[in-house]
Amino acid sequence: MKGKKIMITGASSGIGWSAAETLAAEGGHLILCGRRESRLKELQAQLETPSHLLVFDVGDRKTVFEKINSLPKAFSSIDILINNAGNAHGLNPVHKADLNDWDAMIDSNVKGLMYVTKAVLPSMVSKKNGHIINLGSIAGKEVYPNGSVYCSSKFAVDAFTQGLRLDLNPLGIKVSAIHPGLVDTEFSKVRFKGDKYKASQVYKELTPLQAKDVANVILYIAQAPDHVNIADVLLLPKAQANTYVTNRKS
Ligand code: 8X3
Repeated sequence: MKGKKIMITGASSGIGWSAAETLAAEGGHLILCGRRESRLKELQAQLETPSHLLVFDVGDRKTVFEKINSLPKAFSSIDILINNAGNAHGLNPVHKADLNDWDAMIDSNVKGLMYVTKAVLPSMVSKKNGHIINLGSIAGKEVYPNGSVYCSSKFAVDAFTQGLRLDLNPLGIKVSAIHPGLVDTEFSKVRFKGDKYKASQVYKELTPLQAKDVANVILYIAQAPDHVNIADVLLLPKAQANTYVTNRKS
């Protein structure tokens, strides 16, 4: 990892934040991307390796390209891209869902991930080297009630990952994905629009994954020998069998 240029989207919290800490501890030089500049600065202040901040919303197509194209030379040749930004908004049947929630999920989880990838690719293509690690979800492998659009967005991440792997195969660029199940981050608070009670019910009486558990797998994938691609990982807490079968203590 020493000296590798690693871009992380959604670095201002949760899995992105933990991945930044974990990869910096191994000597990675980080490009920390997110919408909340103060949080990114807080993260940057505690890292001991060089880092650069890019403040933008992945769903804002014009800004994505402007920001990534404006990277200073020391950070412009990205070795590893971790497409982590994304969220769930609402948990409702299709006929009751809010269209603004749909737009937010498709704009960040799908279009945003694609824009960032497209903006980063030219330098990887020219050096015929690089690694893209996408954060999918178990929701991208299996649909659950009331999650149709969130699940659609994560199925899209899975399809895009597979398509990228095919397109980039001749260029020696690795493409991987991690699909986590229940992770205790801001995810459920955002999904339920700040309703802490509803969010707490998601993880009630089981031990979910922590952001650090996912960050450790990101590190493992990123550190694999050059000839090895850990292409697809479904990562669940022990208490979770699939999207709706969980072993709760009560
Ligand atoms: C997060 C996992 O099961 O809450 O992507 O959708 S789940």
